[in-house]
Amino acid sequence: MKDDLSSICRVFREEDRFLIACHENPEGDAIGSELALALALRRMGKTATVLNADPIPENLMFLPGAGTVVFHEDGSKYNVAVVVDCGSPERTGRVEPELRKPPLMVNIDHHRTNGGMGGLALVDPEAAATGVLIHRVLTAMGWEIDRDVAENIYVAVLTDTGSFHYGNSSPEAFQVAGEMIRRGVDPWAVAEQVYETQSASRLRLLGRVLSSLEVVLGGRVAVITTLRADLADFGSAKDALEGFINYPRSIQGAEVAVSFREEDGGLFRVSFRSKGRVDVSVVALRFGGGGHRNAAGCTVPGALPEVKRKVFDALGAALS
Ligand SMILES: [Mn+2]
Repeated sequence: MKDDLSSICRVFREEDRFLIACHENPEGDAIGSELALALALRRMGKTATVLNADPIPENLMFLPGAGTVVFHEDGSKYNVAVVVDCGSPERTGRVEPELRKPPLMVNIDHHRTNGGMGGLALVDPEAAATGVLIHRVLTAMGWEIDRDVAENIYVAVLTDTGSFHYGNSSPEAFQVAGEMIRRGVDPWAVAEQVYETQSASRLRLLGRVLSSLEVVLGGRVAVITTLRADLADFGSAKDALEGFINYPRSIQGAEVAVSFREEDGGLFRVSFRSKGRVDVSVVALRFGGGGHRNAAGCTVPGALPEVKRKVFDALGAALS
């Protein structure tokens, strides 16, 4: 694990133009982390631009700074690229070439599969969220976290711990969340924005996706499948599926939940959630993917029955 904390603090103090990015299809931790860092650097009087490959999900648009994210930028105008919550440069998607233009790349992440990119890295798989690492950096800098930064860090921790359901809900995660509440975050207001703002069509899509439920491998693996047609029928984009995998995960006796999502070009995006015993990052890695012990994903080419057979074989091996 790389821990260049003090060098990263020095760079954040001394440099003045930062280009910040995260992984494609960003969620709460990725966005909360990059916005928290950008807002803090701006308050220090620096230029900090958040450059993302994909739009911010609707339920996270309330986050302070969300409106300042850009989707096209020339990386050569910056001294430092900061990549957060992202295990490898390719995972930043189409913005990767811009992130390679600044002379220095800083990598702040908690994915076990992080390849250690960047001239400086703070990578800690024990951290519940990248937001926890942003908190570590700002605290080490002696920077007083304000309410706007606190809200972003809180959402990063809240979402990556599954609202403190998952095994990564460490003492540090609770401690950081508690500190953010002391700094003015309203837990109920945030929960309402993040979790209780869905549309009726999304709930109908959930009904369709749940009708695909399969329970396999002796009840230890629960599976949902979403075809492109399912999204099209409800006028939904793939980010509408965020969180659906928690339903199969909630079945008694299920150790692993799997979601298959059909993509263009004969590919399936496969997401895994483990209740803890099985390390699903190992399974995802076998198909060229990655992630954490409890949450991982990969992309598998082929027809659906064949893709499922391969994935179930790998899961069977991991379970035995
Ligand atoms: Mn994360």
